[in-house]
Amino acid sequence: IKHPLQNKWTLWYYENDRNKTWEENQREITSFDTVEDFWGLYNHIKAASDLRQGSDYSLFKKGIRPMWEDVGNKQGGRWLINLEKKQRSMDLNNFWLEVLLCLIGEAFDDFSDDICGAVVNVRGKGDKIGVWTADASRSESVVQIGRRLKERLNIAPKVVIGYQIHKDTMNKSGSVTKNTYTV
Ligand code: M7G
Repeated sequence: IKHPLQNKWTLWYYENDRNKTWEENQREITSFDTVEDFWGLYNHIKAASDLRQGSDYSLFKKGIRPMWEDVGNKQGGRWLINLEKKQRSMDLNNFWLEVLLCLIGEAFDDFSDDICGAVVNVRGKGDKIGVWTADASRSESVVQIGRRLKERLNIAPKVVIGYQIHKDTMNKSGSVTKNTYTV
């Protein structure tokens, strides 16, 4: 028998089509709940670095859509890792795989229930990886998740990563959203 995961996960793919709304461009690919099915899927799809710019992959717990509006996300926010352009070749795929393994392996211990999913944005101006959590007001959980993420990605202690509340991202006027937490 296959090795079961604690949760069932859904992979989403976003491709930028200007004739459709952002929501219509989000496509549900497939769901899985075993280690073997995860690797079968991972080995079958393009690496993040090979996606067309403007595309995203999202992996979310089944039942949570990869959008701010979902009931699972609307009180939440994300830890955001902004990559430099040159990191697409060195780090993007490694970071994204490590984030996927953190999610399906429930690497956040007592706080894994607060994980909703993760998103990789492939962008010309610099790629981004976000880890989305359910409730921005649960500060201990948010901070512990951020610390563990930083450890697991081997991000140097002097590099600061920030957590942004989705409501702030949604309502932002400029190009940057304020950080509510940093680690
Ligand atoms: P992005 O793709 O997260 O980052 O957001 P980018 O600016 O680097 O491309 C781009 C735009 O996509 C936003 O300004 C929104 O118009 C739309 N968008 C992104 N997200 C995550 C959402 C969402 O969760 N819900 C809705 N309705 N629109 C979103």
